[in-house]
Amino acid sequence: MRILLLNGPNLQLLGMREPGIYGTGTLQELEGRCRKVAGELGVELQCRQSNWEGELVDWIGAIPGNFDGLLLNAAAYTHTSVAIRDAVAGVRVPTVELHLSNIFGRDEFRHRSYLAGVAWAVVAGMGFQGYELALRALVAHLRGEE
Ligand code: CA2
Repeated sequence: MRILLLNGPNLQLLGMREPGIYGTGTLQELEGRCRKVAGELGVELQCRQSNWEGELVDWIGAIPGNFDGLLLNAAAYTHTSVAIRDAVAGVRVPTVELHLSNIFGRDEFRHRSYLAGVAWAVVAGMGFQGYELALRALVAHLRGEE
């Protein structure tokens, strides 16, 4: 089983700024924690980050035949991108929309997600732990273990 983890714009800055909102861990540490969980579960995990909306759309579009599930923190594009929503809807693989912070406790413009309606599940506000939980839940779902 193969899972794709995509992190969107500015998440390469994790651990370098805004520790009060996003914590002190780096993107490399976050990916490492997810790789460890993937190893425990016996699944293959590919981790990518991009600041470019079109690159994220291309990666999502290339999922069919290559990945079974998607973990997606589209960051600010969550609140703006019809293109990413259409890409997720088009590939029809179970997708978890991820956020480190609780987007509903922040600025009003973060309360709207273009992705939630096409995602299988949404996880927000649990920091790095949310990624690990989402990976476990997505794999269980794909294995029909619910
Ligand atoms: O909580 C999340 O994971 C977000 O997707 C993060 C986005 C934000 O626009 C969403 O509303 C919620 C921002 C990612 C920027 O990450 C940074 C990390 C460290 C320092 C500065 C930015």
